[in-house]
This record gives sequence, C-alpha cells and structure tokens, in this order.
Amino acid sequence: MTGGIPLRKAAAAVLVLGLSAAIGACGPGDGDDGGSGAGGKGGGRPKLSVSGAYLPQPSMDDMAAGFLTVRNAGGGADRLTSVSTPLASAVTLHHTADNRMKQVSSLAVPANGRLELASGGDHLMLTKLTHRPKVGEKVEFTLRFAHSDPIAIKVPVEPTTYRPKD
Ligand SMILES: [Cu+2]
Repeated sequence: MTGGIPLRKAAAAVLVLGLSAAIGACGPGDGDDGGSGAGGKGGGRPKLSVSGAYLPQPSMDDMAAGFLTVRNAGGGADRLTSVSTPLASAVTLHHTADNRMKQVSSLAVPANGRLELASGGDHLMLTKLTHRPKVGEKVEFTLRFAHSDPIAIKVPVEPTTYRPKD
C-alpha cells in the first residue's frame, strides 16, 4: 500500500451501485416463501400448464423480465421454484407487494388456481444476459416446480411496451 487511491476498486464500486440502482427495489429479499408447504393436503395432485409467456425486449443490455401464467387444474398445490434459460446465467423469482419487489425462493401455484406473472406484479428477473434479445426471437425457458415435472417452453420476445390483452 502506497497510499494511492485504489482506482480500480472505486470503479468497481460505482459499477455495483449503478447496477443496483437499475434494479431498483429488486434487492435480494429474505426469501419469503409464499408457499404453504407440500401440496395436496386435500388429496389430488397438481396438474400444471403454462400459457401467455412473453419477454419484453429489454431496454438494457444486462437485464430482462419475463411474464407468464401457470395454471393448475389439479387438486394439489405446487410451487414454482426455479427457472433457467440459455439467455441468462441467473433467473430470480420476484414477488411484488406494496409496490416493492423482492426476491423469493418460490412462488405458489394454488390448487385449482393459477400463478400469474404480470407486468407490475410478480415476475421473473433475468440477469447476466448472454445477448440482448430482439422482438421476434424465441427464448427457451425451463420451469421447475416443487412437485411437478419441469416444463420447457419457448417464450416470444415482444416490444418493450407490449401488454397482453386480456
Ligand atoms: Cu423485480
């Protein structure tokens, strides 16, 4: 140590700060598990299907969000526990409550119900993108659940301002 200013360290700190500012309220949360334990208390198994998936073309190079609906036609509850995609080296599950997002370890898929990931609500957060996806591209997602088998889907990239009509 010669007392010089550690420039490289300072630059790294600025980068880190910039990134967390970009993510906004999306800090790593305490991993609140919205699920209520193993599904199927009333008997029955989860029966899942995925629809309405899309990925708005990201306005930044390093981050994107993903939205979809998981329907459960079965009498047992399940939980979405992780998602992976070749597009990003990290995908986290974000729960939105009181206008704040926080990372959670899983998202509940209620029996005879649905988990809805939508703009302004719960969503998938993709970070460390391998490239910036463009409208028209399809991105492969693999969804993993606490009880059901993994589901692989192709997710279309839509314009940044796209909203599904519903
Ligand atoms: Cu988020």
